[in-house]
Amino acid sequence: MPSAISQEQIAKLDAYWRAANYLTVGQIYLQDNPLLREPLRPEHIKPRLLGHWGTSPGLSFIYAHLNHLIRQTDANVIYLAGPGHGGPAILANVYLEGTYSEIYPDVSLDAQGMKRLFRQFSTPGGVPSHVSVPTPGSIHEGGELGYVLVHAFGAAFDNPGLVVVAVVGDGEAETGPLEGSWKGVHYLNPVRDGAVLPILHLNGYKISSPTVLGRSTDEEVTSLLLGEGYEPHFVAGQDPSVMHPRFAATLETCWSKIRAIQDDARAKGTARRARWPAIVLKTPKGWTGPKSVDGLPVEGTFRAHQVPLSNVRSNPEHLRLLEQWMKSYRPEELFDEHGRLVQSLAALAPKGDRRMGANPHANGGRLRLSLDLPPFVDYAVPVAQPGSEHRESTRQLGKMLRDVFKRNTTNKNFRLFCPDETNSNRLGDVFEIETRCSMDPVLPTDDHLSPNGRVMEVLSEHNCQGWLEGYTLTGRHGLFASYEAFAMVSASMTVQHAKWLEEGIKLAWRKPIPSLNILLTSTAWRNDHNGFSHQGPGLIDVVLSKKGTVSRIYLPPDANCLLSVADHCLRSCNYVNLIVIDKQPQLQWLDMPAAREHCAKGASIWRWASNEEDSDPDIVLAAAGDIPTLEIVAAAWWLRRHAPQMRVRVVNVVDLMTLFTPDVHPHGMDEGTFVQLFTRDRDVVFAFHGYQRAIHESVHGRPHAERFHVRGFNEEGTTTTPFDMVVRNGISRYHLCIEALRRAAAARAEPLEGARSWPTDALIDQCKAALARHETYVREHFEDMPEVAAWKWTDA
Ligand SMILES: Cc1ncc(C[n+]2csc(CCOP(=O)(O)OP(=O)(O)O)c2C)c(N)n1
Ligand SMILES: [Mg+2]
Repeated sequence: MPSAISQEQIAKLDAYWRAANYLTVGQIYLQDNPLLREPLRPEHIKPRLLGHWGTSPGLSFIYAHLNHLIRQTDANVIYLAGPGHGGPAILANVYLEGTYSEIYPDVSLDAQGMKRLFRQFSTPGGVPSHVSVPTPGSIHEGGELGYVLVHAFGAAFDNPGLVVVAVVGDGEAETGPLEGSWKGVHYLNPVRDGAVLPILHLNGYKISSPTVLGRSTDEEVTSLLLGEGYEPHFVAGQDPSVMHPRFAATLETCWSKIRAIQDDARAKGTARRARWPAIVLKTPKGWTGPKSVDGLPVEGTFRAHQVPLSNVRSNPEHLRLLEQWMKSYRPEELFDEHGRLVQSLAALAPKGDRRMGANPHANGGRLRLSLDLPPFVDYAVPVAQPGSEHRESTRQLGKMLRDVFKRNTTNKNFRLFCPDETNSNRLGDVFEIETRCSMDPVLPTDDHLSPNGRVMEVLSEHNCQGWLEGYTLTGRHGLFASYEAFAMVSASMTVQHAKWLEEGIKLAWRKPIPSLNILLTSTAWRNDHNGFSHQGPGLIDVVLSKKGTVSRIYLPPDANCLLSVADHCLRSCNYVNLIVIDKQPQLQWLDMPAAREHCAKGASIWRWASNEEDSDPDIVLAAAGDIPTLEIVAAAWWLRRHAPQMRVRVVNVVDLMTLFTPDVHPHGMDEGTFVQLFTRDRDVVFAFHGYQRAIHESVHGRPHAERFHVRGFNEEGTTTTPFDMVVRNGISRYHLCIEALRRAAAARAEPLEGARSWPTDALIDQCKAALARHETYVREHFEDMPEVAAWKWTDA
């Protein structure tokens, strides 16, 4: 138990905080004269001032006090700065504690290193202004506000020894994701999980407006936090001599509460939802900075948000104010003649891996244990004949995930995240050995619900995805399964996580972390019962825009391909893996050996569905996605029957990135392989799961890319039958046949004669007649025509 803080400790803590503030201001403003040993001159100032002061002193105040707590208690703490724009504060602190120089020896703990620290900040060739990937100790850049608590909870799950401190900006608290993320305590089990300590940083302002919570009464903020399940502790004021002992005491209290909750739950071995402590820290924005500038108040107002003195180079008064401001921290007391933090202050930082910048949990790859995966072939569906039997592909994956849970019970490093659709997505076999997690009362009527579950069902895509991100960033594995359309809710998080990975792989000291695996099921094409709102394949385009170094998109056409793909994704690191496949019963195409081979290649010719043997097709029919595959194979089947002379090749693409040229994506096939699949000049009718332009973008730069005629999701949807969905979007087998017949005819300079001819116009009329039949039938019978609904592949 920590003992009360002494006056002497407070004085040192204050000095440490002043050092951090000094370094923060130095990073924002100075390119030279770091210790102010000469009078400050305009040329010492950076030409472009890019950083955020306002949040920084609060972040450093918390950091310094956490250092104290860690030293007192040996607590295992990581620090997540919600207002990640306070980058210079966190950089200052990891520099002061020594971790920064260990990773970046050039930025040494002396005057030269301090100058480098200042010069690199927010400058070309330097480091970003936020708590970004290069910042030691960070798993949360905080650039896009709103995700600090979801990341914190994800990090705390299955990390019983860890305390995750999450600083929440009061502006950030206005975001939808943050507002929803307080609910993490309903899923945090004090027996097996770590603790999350939220610190709501009520500095009253965001960029230029006051914050909602900043203008709310303490009673209202208290009610909010109580209602969310927390016990709020307020610390308010601006006199450091008062604030230090208060905050230190509050941290001690919160630490003791956390310990008591965990000790009690762990002694009993059973867990109920605890009322976890949370801190509300009310301090002025830009605390200790200039009180006023040009006659306008700055400290304690929105004007402190970024750079309080903006004309330092040209305005002598601003220059004077800056010097005065920096000297108010009394650098001569803080740094020795070499520019090193004086020994008595350096001793305040925790040691080794207990330093928050060095904590291995914040470099999760250091702690990553590979999953023990069952052989995926064990879950194969038998496929005696392609396209002859319907199976729910995701159900096979559910069986495999059940055994992933089973095999990793000791390491406790796998979780499934899903907005309440695990059963609906046919993954319910996991409940044979796992339960849904809830810390709230469990009723006898509940289904597989317990505080010990690792299936995380919360109706918030932000929470699901954010928890998984926090979980993987700290070295553990998981899968987020979502309705396809609603993965767009958290698409921006996918973008931000991909950016994190893009930067992370450039840093040797950041060890590889498990990939972010997103399974999109209940897809656009088979939400025929839910309608237009549920029909949106947009996440493919989102992931497609990310760098090839981290982005992967898989469209397995059946169960065996899904198993192969999922196995690959669960083994991988540092990627965003998007897997798209529907949950409804669907025809199965490939037996396991064929599926393995197909997935290993990423795209291949389906010989059994093709009828050209001399590598000279009249048309190539290609598909990516389960429903497009069905329609393309059915189109090939129809053409083989009605135009047997026509040489049709069927190509299936399971790894979308293989279509890119190798310079764009590492999975991109070389030109020789591409030509082997798609020929050099034959027209390709391509049926695609998502929006057409993705395929055009992917094949850009390939030989005669204009011969790719893509059909995809055209924003046509409603509550209707499965086949009506493909008809409405012009991707039905009959549309594909029409396109193929037209293209094959147009591509021939000379009309074909004799044995190699077929009646293009008459066949097109037959397809149109079939579509007309469909229109009438579906409106009369409310189901698809038997010729479609009961269709199966048969050899010609
Ligand atoms: C999602 C999102 N929207 C808008 C912004 C732009 N932005 C950057 S900082 C900021 C204000 C943040 O206020 P607060 O969370 O209170 O942080 P602090 O006051 O500690 O700076 C805004 C709106 C952002 N970074 N992220
Ligand atoms: Mg604020």
